[in-house]
Amino acid sequence: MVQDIVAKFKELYHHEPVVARSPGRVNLIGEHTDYNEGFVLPAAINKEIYFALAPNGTQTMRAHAFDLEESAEFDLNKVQRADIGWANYLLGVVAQLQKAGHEVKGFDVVFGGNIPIGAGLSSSAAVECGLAYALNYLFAYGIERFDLVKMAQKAEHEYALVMCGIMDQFASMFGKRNHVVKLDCRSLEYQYYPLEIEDYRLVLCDTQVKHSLASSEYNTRRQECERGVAILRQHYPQVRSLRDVTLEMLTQHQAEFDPVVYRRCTYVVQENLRVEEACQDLERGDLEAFGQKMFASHQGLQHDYEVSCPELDFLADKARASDAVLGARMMGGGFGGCTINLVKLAQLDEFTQQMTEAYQQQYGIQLKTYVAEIVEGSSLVPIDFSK
Ligand code: GAF
Repeated sequence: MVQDIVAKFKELYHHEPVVARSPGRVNLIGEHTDYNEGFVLPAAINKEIYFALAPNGTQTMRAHAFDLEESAEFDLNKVQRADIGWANYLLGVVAQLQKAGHEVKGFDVVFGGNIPIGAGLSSSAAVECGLAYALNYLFAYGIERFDLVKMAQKAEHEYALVMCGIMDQFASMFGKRNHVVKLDCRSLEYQYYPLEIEDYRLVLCDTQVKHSLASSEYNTRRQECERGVAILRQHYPQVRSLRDVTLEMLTQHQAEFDPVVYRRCTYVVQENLRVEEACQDLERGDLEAFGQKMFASHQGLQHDYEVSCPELDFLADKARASDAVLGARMMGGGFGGCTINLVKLAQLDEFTQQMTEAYQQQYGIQLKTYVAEIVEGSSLVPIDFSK
């Protein structure tokens, strides 16, 4: 894949590029908690986007999306949102760099990879982080990784128009091989936990559906959480987000809540507690207990937060009924994409076969499954041009 992207770069632009990579992510637990200033437990995975890029001595970004076989050019003196979806991820990053006072000189870029689009594995964050990382290297801006993460998130807000939290960009940039990272989305303090799962595998089951509700409901959930915070702040002025809320506070003031908002808030408070406890499970090496929390997380996302969908529920239920699985849940924003499953290695083939057959029978869709390996965050890729 990397060689093909470099070859395409040379064919189109006739010079030699530097190459960077940025991974997609999984999230073991802690869903819809990031924008509530809570806790998440993601990891970068071996589904990645590669960038070949080099300065071109002009004021133009010449870009080629390898997987889509599409090219476009943009004047860097007038960066604004474009009509081309993929280009907005690149332009959004350039705009953030310019806003922060960095001069972005003309460059050529070819990018592509193997992160399935719309599967909830954060291909968009990988594109944003990868370009931010690569330009930082190419033009020697000296920007810290944390600031690159924030720029990538802003690019998503302002150019992709999705009001995401910080988890996806953080995981893509800060991933560590064979570790999950617990991130405090308020302070941005983080801690790596080794994921010692020799006898197990993280398996992603891709529903291959993406219901159109996804982005509108995402923004609605954010508003519902804010409504809950506003109610509680009248009683507890120190409450800034659901991160500061306990289950006791919620039950005490339940009567003041709209029932839907109450369920949303309850889920978030419970999910934050689950992340804390799941990390203790990891420290004790208790994967059974960890897996139970994944199931509980799915239940909350399905019934209280209501961001699941029939296809995800079907896969989570099947997994729960299988003795090959320690834990399973929907992952990411919801309304489609993947479930994440902690599966016994000895029963891996049996599991994928059973899930594939069941999904085919129920929905007539060929399930895609991926065994996720946990890799490093954004980095350069050394290329030997003499070959
Ligand atoms: C999407 C968002 F981009 C993340 O920030 C996060 O909120 C996630 O949904 C839900 O946990 O991936």
